[in-house]
Amino acid sequence: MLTNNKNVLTWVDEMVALCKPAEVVWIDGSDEQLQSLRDEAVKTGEMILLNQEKLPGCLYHRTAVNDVARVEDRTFICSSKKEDAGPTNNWMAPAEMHAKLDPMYDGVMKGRTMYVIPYSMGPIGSPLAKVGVEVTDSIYVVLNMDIMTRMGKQAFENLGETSNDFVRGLHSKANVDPENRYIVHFPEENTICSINSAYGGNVLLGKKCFALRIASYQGKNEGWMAEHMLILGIENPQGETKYICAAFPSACGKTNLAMLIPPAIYREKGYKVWTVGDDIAWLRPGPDGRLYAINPENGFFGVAPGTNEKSNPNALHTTMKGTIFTNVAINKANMTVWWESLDKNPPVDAIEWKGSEVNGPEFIAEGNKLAHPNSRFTAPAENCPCVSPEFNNPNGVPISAIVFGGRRAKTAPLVYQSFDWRHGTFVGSIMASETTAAAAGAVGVVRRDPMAMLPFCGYNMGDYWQHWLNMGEKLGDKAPKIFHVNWFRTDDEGHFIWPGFGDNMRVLMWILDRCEGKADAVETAIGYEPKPEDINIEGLDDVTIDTIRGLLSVDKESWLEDITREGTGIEAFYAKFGDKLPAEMRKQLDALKDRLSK
Ligand code: OXD
Ligand code: MN
Repeated sequence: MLTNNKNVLTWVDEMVALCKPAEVVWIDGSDEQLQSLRDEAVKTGEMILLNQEKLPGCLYHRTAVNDVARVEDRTFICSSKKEDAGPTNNWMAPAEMHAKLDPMYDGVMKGRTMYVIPYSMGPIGSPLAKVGVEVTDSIYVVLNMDIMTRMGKQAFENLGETSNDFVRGLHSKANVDPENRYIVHFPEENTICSINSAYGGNVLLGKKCFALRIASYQGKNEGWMAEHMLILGIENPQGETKYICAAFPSACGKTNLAMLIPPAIYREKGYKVWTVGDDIAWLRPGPDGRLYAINPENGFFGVAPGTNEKSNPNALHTTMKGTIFTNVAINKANMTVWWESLDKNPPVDAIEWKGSEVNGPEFIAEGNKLAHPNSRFTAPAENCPCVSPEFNNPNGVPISAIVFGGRRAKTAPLVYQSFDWRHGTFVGSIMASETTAAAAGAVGVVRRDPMAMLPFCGYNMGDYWQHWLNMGEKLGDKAPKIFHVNWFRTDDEGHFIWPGFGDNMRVLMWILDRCEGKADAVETAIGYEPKPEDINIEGLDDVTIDTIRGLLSVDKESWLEDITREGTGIEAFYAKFGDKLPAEMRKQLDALKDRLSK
């Protein structure tokens, strides 16, 4: 036992009584303990040892074929009142859910070991950090939590002996049965229950479950915010760094933006980009009244396919040691890893993600994928060449701008700024992304994803918007400025017009200039837009000022259609919230309609 905290000890006793493991192991986080768990996992085949010369400390894991992604339809928010979960979450009454889950957990760990994992979300000692305890029957979970959180004995330092302020997480992979898979949150009980999955997003309970769903609820009650946002710093040649948070729906390039390499024109002048986080930000007003952010995580759980020397060399470098790869392909000839678009040389001697030995190029030519499209790397933040020197700063970093974005082929322009915080909250609330050919289902279907929090808000989204409005009131003129970007506009042939990747910095520079009152803007129906000449296109081959003009154009008809479209329009979406929709949001929507109709 690593703590005398009675609340922790009592809860762990209860979990042991329920799950009836053969053995209980407290994870202190020591190197020896972790190494013996790695050895054991390799011995049982749960993990595969990769080439330790080329990929030191790296391991491979394959999940069940039916267990490769988050399961939103099996994810529940069990607040005591249904209206507190809201129309965008699955809900069941807490007592009913406990009655359903308890028999499933009863004896589920018979013959297995229960690992008790203390962890801190946020730097140890940070006033913004919070403690969790996860019990699990999976070594894979322990080893991933070691990378993704500050795990082990040290986490209890933040809790003390009497506090009850820790999030309880109960996980069992059980039989990995998809029919009985549940990811359940009890916000009022500070508790998460996950069963019948072994996929990261469902079982690394510190991440989406705690740091977003439970933490968003805590933030509402305690006056702070938990957001699905990356955090990056841009350092100018004078050595001053300004920080930006950005929220994009899953699979819109948050990790790439967080680790971007500045284009040569900025690099040569001495600009640098620093990564504080790639997925989650906890934000709280600091002593000076500004909004400060920490990244509660300690690593990156990134999508592997699409990561390469061009799209994200920093991420690639980050995965070269101490990393766990899940569901990518193995190059059997030298026990390294491969995934689609890593390079143009799929291994001939390959093991595809499901475990069959195949000839890589032939397998791909037959229309198959070697790596699962949602295959992942779990990599320590400290490996990242551009990790921010402020990464472990317990006070976080002050935020100048908040950026929302989505994948829109036509409507949203390259960038615009909201008129003020309230309008910015509205801009976040109408965020949406279009489905791509990469996913099953129709292409170009709009999914509304407010603040990129649709699958992650642990309470009624109407109340969440009100919380945003309240935070804006509190921050007053110290509030960050709010922007919206869209890297994904396409031409008539469906090609992306904007080069994206590192060149996105050109847009971020306008954003920072606006925050400092250095750049002009044009007032449009949807917000402030740059003058086309204020987006720096120096050194870009295929982009002219006319391209920028096109990227900034606002087609009022398609905006009005986005508001009124049956099913996925803004009005239809807002209608779901009934009287939980803050009056301010309705007012903002009416004002937008008015401006668009003029
Ligand atoms: C993620 C996600 O894994 O948003 O970060 O799905
Ligand atoms: Mn995410």
